[in-house]
Amino acid sequence: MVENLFEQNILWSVLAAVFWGFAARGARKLATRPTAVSVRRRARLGLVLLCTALVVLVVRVAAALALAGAAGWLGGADYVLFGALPLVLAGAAVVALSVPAYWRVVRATRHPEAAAEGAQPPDPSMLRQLASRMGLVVPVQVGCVAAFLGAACTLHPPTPPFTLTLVVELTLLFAAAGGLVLLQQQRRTAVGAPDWRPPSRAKRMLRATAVVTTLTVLAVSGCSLAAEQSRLPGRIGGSAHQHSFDTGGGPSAGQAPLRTVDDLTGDRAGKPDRRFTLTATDRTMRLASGEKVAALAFNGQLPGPELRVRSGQLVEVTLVNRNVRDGVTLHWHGVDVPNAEDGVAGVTQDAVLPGRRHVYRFRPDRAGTFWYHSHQQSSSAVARGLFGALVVEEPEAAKDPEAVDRTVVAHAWAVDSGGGGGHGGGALSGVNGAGGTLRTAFGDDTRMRKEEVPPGTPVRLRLVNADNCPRTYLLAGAAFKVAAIDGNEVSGPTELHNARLRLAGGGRYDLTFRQPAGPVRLTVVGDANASSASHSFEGCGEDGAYGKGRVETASLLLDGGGGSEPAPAAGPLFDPLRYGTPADTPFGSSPHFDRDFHLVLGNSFGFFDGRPMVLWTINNAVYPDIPALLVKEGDLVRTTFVNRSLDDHPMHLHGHRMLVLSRNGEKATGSPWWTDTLNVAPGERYEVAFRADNPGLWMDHCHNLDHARDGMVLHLAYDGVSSPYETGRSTGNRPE
Ligand SMILES: [Cu+2]
Repeated sequence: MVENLFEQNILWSVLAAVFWGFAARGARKLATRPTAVSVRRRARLGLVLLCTALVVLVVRVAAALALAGAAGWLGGADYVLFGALPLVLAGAAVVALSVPAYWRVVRATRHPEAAAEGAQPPDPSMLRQLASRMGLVVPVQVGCVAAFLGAACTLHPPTPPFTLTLVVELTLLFAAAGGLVLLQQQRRTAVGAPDWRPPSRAKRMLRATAVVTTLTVLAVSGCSLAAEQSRLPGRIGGSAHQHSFDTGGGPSAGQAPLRTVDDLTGDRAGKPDRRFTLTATDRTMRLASGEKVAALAFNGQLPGPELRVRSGQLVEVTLVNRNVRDGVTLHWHGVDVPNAEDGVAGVTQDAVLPGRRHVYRFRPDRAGTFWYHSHQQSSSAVARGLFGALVVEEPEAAKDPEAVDRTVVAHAWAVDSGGGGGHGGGALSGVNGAGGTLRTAFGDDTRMRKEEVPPGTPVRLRLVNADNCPRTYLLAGAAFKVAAIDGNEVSGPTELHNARLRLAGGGRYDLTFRQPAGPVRLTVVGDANASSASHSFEGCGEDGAYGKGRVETASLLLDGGGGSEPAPAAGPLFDPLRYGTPADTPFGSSPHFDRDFHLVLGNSFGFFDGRPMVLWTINNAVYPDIPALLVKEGDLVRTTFVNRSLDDHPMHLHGHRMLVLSRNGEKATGSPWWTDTLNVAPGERYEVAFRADNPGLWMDHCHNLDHARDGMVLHLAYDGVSSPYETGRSTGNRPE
């Protein structure tokens, strides 16, 4: 609904510009008709054109208001204020002045027909005076200016706060009106003279050419200026004074003691309980099916090895980069590690270049299913394989030796991509970044995997979606519970039958059940990303069926020894908002929020780093122009996400978990729904809360990593914390 209204706004703002352009031309030319008969004919035509333009105006304004109605004032204010309001003002003047003036011309020219019956024909200079009246021409011209301004502000809406921009826009409109009045005054004097002759054809052609050339030069230079301005600086620093901040209604920066990211490390002195080494290599690998992948791999495996630790253990991971040219880092997705261990190139460390190493140390404090991945050029690094599962078990869990505990990482591999993997993307960033044909797999296996599990065995399946798009999982053959979401235990989970599960890109669900006598089948549906072969704009699509009906699946069959294979689940979509039983949260029942942030996820036509594209924006801006969310330690923070764009955005906050408060105004009524990667689908509005209890400079970004690469990234900045690291072309650090 909202994404459709977004498209309607684009369409009707452009149509309004076209129709008002014609109406303005008609009004201006009316006085130049040579005879009373042609003036009359043109006046009638002009009136019809004007009424059509007014109808288009009404539709355009209705589209803006409908968007504000559906997405809230937050999601529609810019279109109403900049797209619709100037048009309404000009339209009112047109109805009050131009329409009656047109009508007077039509009435005054009734005489030509009467002339045959001997009546006096109207004096031509008087008629020209009448047809060039200020009230007839100028309001329509102002309407044209308003429509063009409105279209520009709809295609590329301004960033908040809106007050100043609105003042500028209205001032421009009034200035244009003033200028047009002066011009029309001159013109009226000229055409009103008895000996006035219409300009020659050559003169008209010359003038038209001059106008078209001027407009073209303006458009081209405007675009190249915008392209140039969008170029990312060679260095973008992480020090506090280089950020612009959104304070969310709280106190501004400069209250807290100064620290840098490097002060915020994990336990550096203690003896680690677990040690791992992950070595990154760039090499061609084969999937279990034999298909070739131009991979980046940890320890020669696709995906990287699963790391299993216990909560409370001190974990030390040494990252070694053997030959990944652009560098590697390790980010612990979902684990609230100390800031310096977060592994974001250019924010918490420098990218680890070939031949170098980096040591991470952290103590996971919560059992659950997590994953790790490189956060240097993550859009291509993750697509090509630099990721793996990280499972944190309870500290002293008495392990049932019979129990089955499997991590199932879903990923779409680009096979036979002819090497390189590339960064793809192109003008429309919905296009897959990996190139080649995508094959959906569990782990590295695109085929049906089979495992014998004795009936009665407790089973835990840890689903990890290591793709950009949300994916639909189907578990058939057993009633099951969703025991955990994003590494957070669900309170009071109930049994589900045939429910479909939709996991955010980067999200995790733990499913538990007892193996029945018959087989249980887990299937993941859908492509990882939009079809790379398509040139049209495609997002993630509905229910994981991406592109035009292309459905890719991977399957896991747990065989209890009897019965026949179950049909894929086709029940209702699982909804975490209402699942499980309510429980107390650390925020209380009616919390007071220290800061309130609003993030509108949208589309805009513009440039990113010099390239023209459909931008994925946050509050109409892209990195690095999105203000950082400023917090101070201890703040309770509320964030509202509104998605009025054409695609899903799995919003991932580093270093913190978010509690979902409501969706589309409906309060969460089930188990507390904690998440680190929240899929905000087109048209959805979520309110989430988190406690600012982990100081640092954190990424808050879309985990559709192609969107992030194209600028859908902002930071959560603790007051007083700065970073000695920098991103930008000349630094080698490119986190996305
Ligand atoms: Cu996104």
